Amino acid sequence: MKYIAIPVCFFLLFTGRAQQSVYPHPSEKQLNWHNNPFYLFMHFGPNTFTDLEWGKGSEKEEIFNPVALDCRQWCRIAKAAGAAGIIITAKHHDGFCLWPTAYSTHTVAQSSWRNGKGDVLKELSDACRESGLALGVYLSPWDRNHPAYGTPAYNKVFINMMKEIVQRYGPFFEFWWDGANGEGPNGKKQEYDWYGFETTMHQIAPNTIVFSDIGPDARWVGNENGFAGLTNWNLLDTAGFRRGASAPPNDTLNQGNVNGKNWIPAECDVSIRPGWFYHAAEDSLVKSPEQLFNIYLKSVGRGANLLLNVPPDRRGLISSFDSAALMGFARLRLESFINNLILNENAVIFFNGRNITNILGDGNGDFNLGKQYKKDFVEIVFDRPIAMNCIFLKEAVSQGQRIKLFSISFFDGDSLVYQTVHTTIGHHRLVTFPMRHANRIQIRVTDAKSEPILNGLGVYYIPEILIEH
Ligand code: FUL
Repeated sequence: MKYIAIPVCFFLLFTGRAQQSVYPHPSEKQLNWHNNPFYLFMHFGPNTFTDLEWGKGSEKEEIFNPVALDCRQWCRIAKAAGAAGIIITAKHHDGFCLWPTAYSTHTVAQSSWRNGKGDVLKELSDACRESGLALGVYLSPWDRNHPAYGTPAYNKVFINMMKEIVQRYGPFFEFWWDGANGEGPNGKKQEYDWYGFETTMHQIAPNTIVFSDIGPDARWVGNENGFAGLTNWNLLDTAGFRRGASAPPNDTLNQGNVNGKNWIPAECDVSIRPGWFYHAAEDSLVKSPEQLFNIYLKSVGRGANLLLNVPPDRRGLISSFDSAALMGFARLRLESFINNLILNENAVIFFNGRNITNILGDGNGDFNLGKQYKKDFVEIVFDRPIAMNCIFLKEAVSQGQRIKLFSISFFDGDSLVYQTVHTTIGHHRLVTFPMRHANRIQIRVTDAKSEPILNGLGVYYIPEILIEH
């Protein structure tokens, strides 16, 4: 084998056909995560009953009493909204645990809900399994209740809690570590054993995406508006940085590092309401379907994932305000993206005279634009001018993120009617613009780290009201 491989390598080297690899690449679990870019966040706990955002940790357990709690209702709504899963705040900063843990006495077991026999994590994991949704958990390292907080013993408590929930309610698709780190009940600040936390997760849940502001598997996007950078690299340098206050600056988290050493893509967490927890006073402030769609364009449309917070109310149900907004949001996505004009208007896609419609038109495979990519272009040709205002592009990120700059030109006959220039593409990119009629679209990659590889294209006409001019 060795004797054959060596000449083949030389041949490829000299003919220039060897494709240069661009590292880092996403892991298998990260690719799955990229393929399911929209899911819900649920902030739920004592704050739901006290109207606080950051509980003090001294709240009496009995205040937690969601008398009509129904996780199946949460799942029905999440499914109908088109979400792939739900991440629940198993423990927020107040330390209250939504499951009867052996490692705290501030939990559902001490509450009046179902006489201390209730278990939100159990109910939600069953409901998610039944409805085919993935389950994730948020577990706040900061704990304003736990008596061990501020001492090395607390690190052990946190690790034990992770083990307990993974074993009882896992597998989880994502595990969320919040970077907020304040004082505990004893006025002490914790030195977290991040190394121990990471090693534990790696051992007990190797297929779970671990999120924190700097990963290891997914990063915070640097704001809570739900907006990823227009330039968005899935790469991040973490050497010399630490979670929390010593993380990279927010705009670095927002855009990533062009030559970053690690594949740590951005996740946009944003709430459907002003607060993270349910407050009746915010019922009138739930974001509209149009606002949610705008967030979608700026998160998923920029290659990031969208984690949309929809907090259950005091009954333990998603309120009709939130579910109505979610249904409207789902309808707008359906209306906008059901009609790929490439497929439905019989367009033909060419590259250098070659018809590649069956490769890129329905996203069936990777198409390598080759070494000469700067001289060539992908051309989408319709048999008549069509109204359009959105182009969808996909890069084959399994082979690294390569594209640094690209342009799209629109022609009506021989006249150039519009041109737009952008930077990164990544796993999914939605470029919107004021409506144009065009019968030819040319896409040129003008700068890349190596041979650009696309693996999907779409052309859409989405309701004009959704496009920001
Ligand atoms: C922040 C927390 O302090 C907020 O309460 C919320 O949980 C948000 C998602 O993360 O760091």
